[in-house]
Amino acid sequence: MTTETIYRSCPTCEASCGLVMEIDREEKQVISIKGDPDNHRSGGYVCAKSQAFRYIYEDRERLTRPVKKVGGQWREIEWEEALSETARRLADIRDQYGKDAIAMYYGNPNGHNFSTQIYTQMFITLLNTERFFSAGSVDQQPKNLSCELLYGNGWVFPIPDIDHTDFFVCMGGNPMVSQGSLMSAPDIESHLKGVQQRGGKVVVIDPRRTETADVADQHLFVRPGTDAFLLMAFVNELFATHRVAPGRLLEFTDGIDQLESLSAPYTPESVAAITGVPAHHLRQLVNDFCSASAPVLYGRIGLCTQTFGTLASWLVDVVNILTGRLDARGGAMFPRPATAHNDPAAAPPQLGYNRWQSKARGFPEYMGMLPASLMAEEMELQGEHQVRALITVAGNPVLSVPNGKRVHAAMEKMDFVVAFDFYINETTSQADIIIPSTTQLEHSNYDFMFTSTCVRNFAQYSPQTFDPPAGALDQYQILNEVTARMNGMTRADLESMMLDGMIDQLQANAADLSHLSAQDIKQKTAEHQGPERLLDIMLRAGPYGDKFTGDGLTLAQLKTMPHGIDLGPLESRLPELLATEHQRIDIAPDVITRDIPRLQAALDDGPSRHMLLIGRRHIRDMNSWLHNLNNYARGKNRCTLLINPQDAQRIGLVDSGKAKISSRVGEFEAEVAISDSIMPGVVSLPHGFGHTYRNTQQSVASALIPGISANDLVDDNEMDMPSGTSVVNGVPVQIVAV
Ligand SMILES: Nc1nc2c(c(=O)[nH]1)N[C@H]1C(S)=C(S)[C@@H](COP(=O)(O)OP(=O)(O)OC[C@H]3O[C@@H](n4cnc5c(=O)[nH]c(N)nc54)[C@H](O)[C@@H]3O)O[C@H]1N2
Ligand SMILES: Nc1nc2c(c(=O)[nH]1)N[C@H]1C(S)=C(S)[C@@H](COP(=O)(O)OP(=O)(O)OC[C@H]3O[C@@H](n4cnc5c(=O)[nH]c(N)nc54)[C@H](O)[C@@H]3O)O[C@H]1N2
Ligand code: SF4
Ligand SMILES: [Mo]
Repeated sequence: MTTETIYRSCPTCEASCGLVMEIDREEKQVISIKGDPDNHRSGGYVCAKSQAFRYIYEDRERLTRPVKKVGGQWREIEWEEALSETARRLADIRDQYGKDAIAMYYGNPNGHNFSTQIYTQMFITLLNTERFFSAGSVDQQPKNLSCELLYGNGWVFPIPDIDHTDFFVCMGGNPMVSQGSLMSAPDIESHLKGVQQRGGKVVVIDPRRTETADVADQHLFVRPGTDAFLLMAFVNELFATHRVAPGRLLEFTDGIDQLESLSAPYTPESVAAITGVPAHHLRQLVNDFCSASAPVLYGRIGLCTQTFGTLASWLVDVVNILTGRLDARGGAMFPRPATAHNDPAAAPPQLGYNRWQSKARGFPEYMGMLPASLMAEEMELQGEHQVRALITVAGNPVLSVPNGKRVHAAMEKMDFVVAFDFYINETTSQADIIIPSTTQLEHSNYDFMFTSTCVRNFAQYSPQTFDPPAGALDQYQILNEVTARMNGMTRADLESMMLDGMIDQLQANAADLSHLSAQDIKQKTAEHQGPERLLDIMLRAGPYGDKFTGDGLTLAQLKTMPHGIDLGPLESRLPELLATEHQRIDIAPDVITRDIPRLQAALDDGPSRHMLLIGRRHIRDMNSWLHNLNNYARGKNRCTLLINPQDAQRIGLVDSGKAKISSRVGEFEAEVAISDSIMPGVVSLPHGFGHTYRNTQQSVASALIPGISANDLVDDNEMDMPSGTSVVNGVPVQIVAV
């Protein structure tokens, strides 16, 4: 046995920790995966999920060849048959019923795969369907919308400069478990402790006293879905106490006066009943924030996937701007990715919003997508607007989208379903054809997305570890094969279109490259192929790049740096980064402020009289898809209903007993876990469980960790109105003992 050492980053969550692997290339076996002590970002840190991509690779139930359902049974088919039949069925449906008769759902793991992300735009553009759904509308879409309106780019996120702050306020995020989201930082605990060691404080605002609250200095309970009230009152208090001090941001920010009047009705007293946060606690928080030398407010998924997701996500940035903490050291800053993918284009695109509406309920499109909460309803339409086919790309909407069982049922109505996935799970078991991609060990990778969400700039290349089996394709190759065949082209045609397109765009945007011809750029990058060539171009044209001539970063150079490259702390990027008109921030955009009357109406209605359901993540889960891995599935049931002792007593529940939970859309029983870590009036269930459908091929998940799907209770009628994001937190439920 000859072993080899390989360095790479972990592809499983945003932290992207550095790993060192011992492998046997001949036997295609991983011998060990450990934290890379020489990685400047993670310094040897890893979490339990660092082995996930290895276990996936080794899982015997993972598909390695395409399968087709014949007479209700899955049969392996040849790659060529799978690709050509998929393309033919989709093209026939498009030609007969129009492009919008094909719906698509795009899942989360795609965000961890460089080549898929780069080529997907092509697939989407050529498919051109109005029925495009994604996990984004059960996730960060309110932040996309708010950032697009404020900074001109929905993918330019302010990230907490956690290593320089001395007052970190975390709302609706639980980084100790999620490992940080829109805040990519391996070993987040050491960063949080760092704040404290510098004499600073960490404050958590959450309906649950979370694992992050446990290491924080202060925790405030807030009622689910009410952060927008709390933050409006924060803004109100800033004006009332004359502590609005945007500093240099004033030079390019408009609309601050408008905020004074918009926030006027929301005094700390007036929101205390609805939020559950006493006025004096909020005043103290504002005071502490303003007294700190480098405070920052951070909000994550608990602020996005709630009834006022856009308002709450926007208000986080509003507070940071009003206090001069945006784009400031220790505040909320903008990373500078080596691929320059968040730099403003020469001609910024118009806001993609409301260019079309869903046929069901007439909801506005955003970023070319319709809300995932509308997926089932759209798929149920009959007649002129009927959906005939569904494509899923690395997604499990039956477990991740509100009222998932309705999605499951709606899939039966389709003439054709293709799943680009490597498991037969709750969603893909409803497909006609499943085409599996290679796994993370079988293709190279670059942490594209997370170089724009990191707390310190970096670049890291992860090499391909094993050759895939004969015929197996990467996800992007599968998408390109199908797109090409649907449009009478070859994959090579498509890929060269992509290359030409990227070079054109570069030349239009980067003045310092205008002296180079497209031919020059092609010649200089000819040593790389496919996605790696595109990566080389982006890196070389980027801020640290060699500009194809001088000194600077190239992919070849990055490949010689197995522990990744440290590109330094976050630095000020405003106003240059703004892609808005005249490079100015309109702090009170209409698309957002139009939602304030809805907020006011909710305040007038008063606190909810229902028990409210929220979510919960666990260190050994990743949404729905690591449950077939024995090492992560075994152990105590973690799909439990967390409830406060006061509520448990009133309802008559006992610890480890059963409760029946019901909502407008569903009901089931769950095991009860009683704890005062959850706020009275609130209950919590994790999502991604419910491995109870027949016809799946995930025997470990079904046997060890079936659980129930929280999304079978989440109401698909409820959305954050500006962005169409699902309301998975703050769902009214009834609970009784059984
Ligand atoms: N109630 C509730 N619902 C939620 C959330 C919540 O907090 N509460 N969170 C939401 C969030 S943040 C997200 S991101 C979504 C996730 O929603 P989804 O992305 O729909 O769901 P996942 O569970 O991540 O499913 C990933 C799928 O991708 C497949 N897969 C994984 N890797 C690969 C690969 O390399 N190639 C291919 N071809 N397939 C692959 C897996 O087999 C699985 O089928 O869930 C959302 N839903
Ligand atoms: N172990 C693990 N890690 C993961 C994932 C996973 O499934 N498991 N998923 C990954 C993905 S796809 C994502 S998007 C990220 C998400 O990363 P985070 O946003 O950090 O995710 P959560 O742990 O769900 O934290 C959300 C918090 O919001 C709180 N919350 C719920 N409702 C409200 C509310 O109305 N107001 C406030 N203030 N808080 C509220 C919840 O109690 C919870 O503590 O995690 C990623 N990392
Ligand atoms: S924290 Fe995330 S990136 Fe780091 S080892 Fe765990 S799963 Fe991998
Ligand atoms: Mo997510």
